[in-house]
Amino acid sequence: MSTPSEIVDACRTLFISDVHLGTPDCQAALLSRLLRRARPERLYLVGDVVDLIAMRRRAVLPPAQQQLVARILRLARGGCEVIYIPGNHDAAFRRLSGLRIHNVRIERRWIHELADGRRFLVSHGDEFDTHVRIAPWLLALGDGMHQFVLRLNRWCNGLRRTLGLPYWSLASALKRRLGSARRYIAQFEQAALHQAWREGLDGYIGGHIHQAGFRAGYGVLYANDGDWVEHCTALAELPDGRLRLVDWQGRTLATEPHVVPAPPPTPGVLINA
Ligand SMILES: [Mn+2]
Repeated sequence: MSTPSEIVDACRTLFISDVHLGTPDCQAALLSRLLRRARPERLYLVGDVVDLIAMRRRAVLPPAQQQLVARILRLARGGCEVIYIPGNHDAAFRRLSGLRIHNVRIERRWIHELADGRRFLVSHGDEFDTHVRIAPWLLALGDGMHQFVLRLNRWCNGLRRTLGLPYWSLASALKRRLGSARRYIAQFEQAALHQAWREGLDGYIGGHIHQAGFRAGYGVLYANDGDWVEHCTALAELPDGRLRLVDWQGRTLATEPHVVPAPPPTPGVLINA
């Protein structure tokens, strides 16, 4: 069994998303800590890394966030290829798709080939929101609630820090108990799995819903790298191509589930009959 830091030390690729730089909720110091020892060949920034929407109202870039940006650029200078895939909060950067500055490139979506030859679609994931059957007012309410919970989370963790307690995600604890949130997540995962299957790929890697984890279906694998405002998780590809979900300390939270190959389509069965 490898120690937590060894996984991050040796990883071939790192996937992070939903960092929301420019907002006070960004857990920049924890992410910097994870990146400190990592020497990946490639780093994917899978969207909502800079929160341009929040920055229109109020922009903050405290020292911890500046240091995080510097750390990512240092990785790029050291030979790591950085692929920035903009999300819905940094959608303006999508107009720069195809841009390449030294080792940093911006792409709308990307096909990542793992060390074992499997091919995964990498995208932020907001394109699947249209597949999610949930009332718009509920989504809006959810967004307002989310802001409130994040503020509560910040306050709660400020208190924990003064008491010398480690970071704990309030939002994550709440989300696990909410039926509508669980349904939204399940529908999102299904839409992403279906897209990877339709494109003949082995899987999908994304973010957006701030809910990290693996799911298997349609004979393909879904992997969500989580976020850096609540849960502070990343996906790491090991040198042999296996994927791991790790927390801010590099501890393994989840390993890939077994993917059952999808059966060939049965002739004579009518879809939507
Ligand atoms: Mn998003």
